[in-house]
This record gives sequence, structure tokens and C-alpha cells, in this order.
Amino acid sequence: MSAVHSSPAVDRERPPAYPVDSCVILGWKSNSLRAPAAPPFASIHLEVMGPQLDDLRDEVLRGLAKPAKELPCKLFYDRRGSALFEKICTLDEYYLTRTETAIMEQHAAEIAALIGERCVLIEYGSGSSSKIRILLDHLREPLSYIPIDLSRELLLQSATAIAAAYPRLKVLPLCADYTQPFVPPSIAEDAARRVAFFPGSTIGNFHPHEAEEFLQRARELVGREGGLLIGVDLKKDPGLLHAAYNDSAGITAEFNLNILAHVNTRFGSDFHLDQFAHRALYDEQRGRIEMYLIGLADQVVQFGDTKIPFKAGEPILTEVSYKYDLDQFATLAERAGFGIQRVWTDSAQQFSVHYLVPR
Ligand code: AVI
Repeated sequence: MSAVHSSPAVDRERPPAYPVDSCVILGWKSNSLRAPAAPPFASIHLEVMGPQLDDLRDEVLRGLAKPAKELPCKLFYDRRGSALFEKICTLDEYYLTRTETAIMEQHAAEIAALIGERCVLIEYGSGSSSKIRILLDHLREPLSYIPIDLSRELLLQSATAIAAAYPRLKVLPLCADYTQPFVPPSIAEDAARRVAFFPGSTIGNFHPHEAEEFLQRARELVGREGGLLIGVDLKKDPGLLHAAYNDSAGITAEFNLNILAHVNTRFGSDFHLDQFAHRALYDEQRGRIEMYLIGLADQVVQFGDTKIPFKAGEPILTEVSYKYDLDQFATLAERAGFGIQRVWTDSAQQFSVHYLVPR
């Protein structure tokens, strides 16, 4: 990948895990929330760090070659998938987003006090960057914000909006697969601490051993003085969980099927979307939602030079979404080198937000 614009924000000392390129977009810089009459331009640098198409293709092929077929859930989030996910977040049945938002709003002042002044915020899977605004509205002099997302377009759009709304904040978007090791843009020397933000219970989309490894990497990223603010969905009535992943408007089904459309566009495969159906169930013993696409007929899918046979009724696992109880999550965090400084939940104990600090 070629450098469209080289950004001084990249730490040139350490070799990046992926090839890095960056591009620049132009946004209005203003000293107030209102755009001035003749604003000067400010540039936002977007760092791009893989993953490369070949690596993703191999990952997809490996998953489809398994006896129990699977696709990586990060492939949900192309432009349409991200828009569908935003829609899911507004559904009645999908209690997660509104509950987490309400917890954060209710405790924003306390959260901001724990994080302290002059922090660097790093958000994993920043998407539309909406929840970070709750923090930004309450924090004292936050220095910079590093949103990390795979969807380049959404990242640029959200980073631009944040930069416009918070003109004193340095916004350094990073297009990367945060499930893999990555090099963050170098961070202001005079920052008091780095605080990572991982909302939405996306930690639940990792298997427990992956979640532990991810938390260990987050622990390294934030360093001794840092913190991690993380949203975690809790175990609850299986009926509520089932409804959240089988909404009556069928948006989750569309979201699930869209992964095949994304795979087709990205890798030139020929999945027929009408030959698969959405299925989501809660496995109470494993404490996780499992989301599948079920083949409706015997069929062969062409994927490059590879033919992939499917039997009628055969599932592709597209996502797991683990639900925790508070003790279970505390144990996981401890194994990764974090202690829990504070936990907030809603009154029905549906969702939790944790502030973790290195032990
Ligand atoms: C992003 N992640 C936390 C969502 C979840 O609930 O596991 C993804 C999702 N899948 C279906 N609905 C929402």
C-alpha cells in the first residue's frame, strides 16, 4: 500500500504489524461548536494497518474448510452491515445499547473522575463513535482520541464528526483489525494516562481464551497508569436473549445474511443469499448466543478455485456472543492482569460497565 500522506503521528521506531498507509481528509477546524464564517482547514490523518485481503481470504477459507463451518464475525461490518448493526442497536428487543448508554449517562461524572484529566482515549471498534461523546462531554481536558475500526468509510465519517464537535481534541483514527496486534499512533508525551474504551459487549464476541488474550493486549496498550472501560452483557432470562437476536422486524436476520453478500463482493464467491436462513439460539450451558446461517438446500459455492459443498440443513457459525456474570468477568479480567476498580449495572442487572486498572 502506498502512502498517500505520511503522518508524523505514526511511531516510526517500531515496525508495524501490518503494512501502513495513510490518507488525509479535510475537515473544518473551529474553536467553538458553531462553524465560523471562514474556517481554516484542518487535516485528519487516517492510519491504515491491514489486514491484507489475502490474509482475510485465507481466514475465510480455513473457516469454511472446517468440519463445522464458520465465518469470522468481523466480516459483518461492511458499509451495509454497519448500517444494519446501527439499526439493531435501536430495536426494542436489543436491550444492550440503550441499557449501556443509560448506565454511562447516569454515571458519567464518576467515570470521568476515575479516568482523570489529560487522558488519551483509545476506542476499539469505534463504529459511529456515539458512546464516546458521553465521556468526551464529561472528561477534563482529554488530549486525544484514537478510534479504531475496520470500516474505513465509517471511521473517516465518525472521526470527522468528533473532530468538528470537539475542536481541542486531537483525533487520530486508525483503520485496523484490533483483534490482531497493532501499533497505535504515538501518543502525546504529556498525557496523564491512556484509557481504552470497549463498549457494546463486543468482548462477548470472543471465545474466552481470545477474550483473555485481547485483555492482556489491552493491558499492555494502556500501560501501568492506564485503564480500560468496558461494557459486558450479563446472563439473564434466555427468552430475553433469544428475542434480542431474533427480532421481529428481521433486521438481525438481514445483518446475518449480509455477511455472505460481503464475502461475495470482497472475494468474488457466489453464495446465493436466498439459499441460507438466519438462526440464533442461546446455549445456556456455554452461556452464549450462537448465530448461524443454515443452508436450505444441497449446493456448491465457488470461492476462487475452491468449490465448497453444503448439505441442506448444514450450519455456518457466524458469531458467538458470550454473556457473563459479574464474578466470571472479574476472574477473566484478573487472569489478564486487570483488577476491577468499579462496576456499574442497571437496576435489572441486564448489562454492566467495568472500569479496569492494571493489578
Ligand atoms: C457487536 N456485538 C456485541 C453484537 C452482539 O450482540 O454480540 C453483534 C450482534 N449480533 C447480532 N446482533 C448484534
